[in-house]
Amino acid sequence: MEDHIPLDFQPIPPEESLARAEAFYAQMARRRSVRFFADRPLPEGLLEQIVATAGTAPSGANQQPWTFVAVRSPDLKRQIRAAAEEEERAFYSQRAPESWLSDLAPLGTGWEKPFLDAAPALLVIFRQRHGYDADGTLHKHYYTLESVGIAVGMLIAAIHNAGLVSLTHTPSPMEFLERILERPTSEKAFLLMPVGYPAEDATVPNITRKPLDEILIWR
Ligand code: IYR
Repeated sequence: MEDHIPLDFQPIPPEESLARAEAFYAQMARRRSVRFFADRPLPEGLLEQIVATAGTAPSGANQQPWTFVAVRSPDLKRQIRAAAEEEERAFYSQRAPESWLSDLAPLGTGWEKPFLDAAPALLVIFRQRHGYDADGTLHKHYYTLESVGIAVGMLIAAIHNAGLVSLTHTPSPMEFLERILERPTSEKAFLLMPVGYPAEDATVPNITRKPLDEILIWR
């Protein structure tokens, strides 16, 4: 028989549920991906708290197939920036087809990634393709992309909720992160996320979100 315990559920009256849903939406709608960071340290204990929040995500067979590496060392940030820019230079000048570059044009991105050493911390999220049993044998992990994707969504919400900003950055390919951060071969880099405060003159692309009637269908 499985080990089950009572659910810790805190009921909310329906009208309060709606008010809370509206307030949460309004708060989340203000979230933006930010590419310009202030030279300002993070509050003590913040990274621990937001990563703990991400770690509450559901995952395939509860295997929690994620590792979060919090990079604060200026030297490692510099190494990561240099390696990312090498890949990105090749992407923007050779690898990306014209159609991809024109899709990116409204964002104003380019090969240079100053945010990688400007942000006070880089969170690098790794996906554990498999785990290991106590005796060292390989243990299959399930739905790792879905699991880590959900955890990162919660991480982004936790960062925004704490009044900080982040960027969802995916230099491609990302093997350099596995090498620089000395991760085991079972782990694949999933995402690189600078975290911090926005620069005073930070700007964001003037883009909009799809209206609800385009993303929600009733049957
Ligand atoms: N990885 C590159 C290119 C890039 C691709 C997509 I899709 C974006 O939404 C943004 C950028 C870069 O980070 O510049």
